[in-house]
Amino acid sequence: YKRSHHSVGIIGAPFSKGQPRDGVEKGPDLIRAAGLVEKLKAQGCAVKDYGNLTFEEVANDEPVGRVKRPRAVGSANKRLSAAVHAVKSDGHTCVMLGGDHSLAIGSILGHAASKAELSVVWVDAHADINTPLTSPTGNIHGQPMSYLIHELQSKIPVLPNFSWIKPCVSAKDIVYIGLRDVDPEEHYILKSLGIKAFSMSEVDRLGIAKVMEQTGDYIFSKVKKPIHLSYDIDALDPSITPATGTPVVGGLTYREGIYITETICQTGLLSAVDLVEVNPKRGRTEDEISSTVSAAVDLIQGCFGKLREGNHSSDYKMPVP
Ligand code: 6HN
Ligand code: MN
Ligand code: MN
Ligand code: MN
Repeated sequence: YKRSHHSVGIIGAPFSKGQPRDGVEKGPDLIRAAGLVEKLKAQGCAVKDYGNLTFEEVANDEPVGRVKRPRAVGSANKRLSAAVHAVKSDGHTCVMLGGDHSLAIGSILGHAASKAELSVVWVDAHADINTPLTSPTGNIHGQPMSYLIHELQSKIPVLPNFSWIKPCVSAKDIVYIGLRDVDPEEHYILKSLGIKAFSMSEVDRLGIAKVMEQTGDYIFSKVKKPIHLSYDIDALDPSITPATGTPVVGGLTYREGIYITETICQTGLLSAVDLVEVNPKRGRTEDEISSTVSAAVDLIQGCFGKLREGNHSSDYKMPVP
């Protein structure tokens, strides 16, 4: 029953240009305002908040083909990758607060720069694996995985401010959980690369405990690699987390969502976490916003040892009369 002694480094990435709806850049400050740092400290973590990144304005960021705002997304992710690399070099588990999910490009590349190889656990209603040429929307938050996977590189066209991006993840080192809105082109990519995916159908069939058991078996059947957990808040059902840009009905329950973080924490291999797509402007009421933000905080707490059975510190002494 030892309490955790995780060392956590937090980076805020108030960036929204990987998709069209503003408000998602408010995510980092809202998640902090809900007490993230204090709560992690109270559960025994050492926490260093590196603050928010600032992103330069990019003039004349015209679409390239269908891809929207490639220059802004490319340069923001370059900044983020340097920041994540620095947090990893300081020896922390990195928490990246988004912002939209295009930020996974910089977060995973910065993480990979400090590790030989990573496993990626991607918890999301969406696969975010469109290439610039398959994307139905042109929004880069629906594409980050395509830039990162070795096996897709021959399918990626040249984009401005993307030349620094080099693939760093193998298809066999990825596990998806929570999928329920996958484009046909994405489904083809998942199947043809043989990527492990637990859609909501598998969550229904197996239950979340078996899904996480099989996720562990799959990841640990090979050399144990540090885990990058990329958690899109829209993985949870919109009844719990409505304040997000692309909500999809039929999502993970609060309990399933938390169970994922508890089990990933227990692997001892969690090395970086993204918590993305919290958008207060998409909440219709204060309650919708606070329920979304507080779920985000709870998920991060679960990543760093908070257990629903309760926790206590290893040096706790009972008061005696
Ligand atoms: N997200 N598949 C759609 C697209 O635009 O490519 C939706 C992407 C959603 C992205 O939720 O991070
Ligand atoms: Mn390095
Ligand atoms: Mn999503
Ligand atoms: Mn996503």
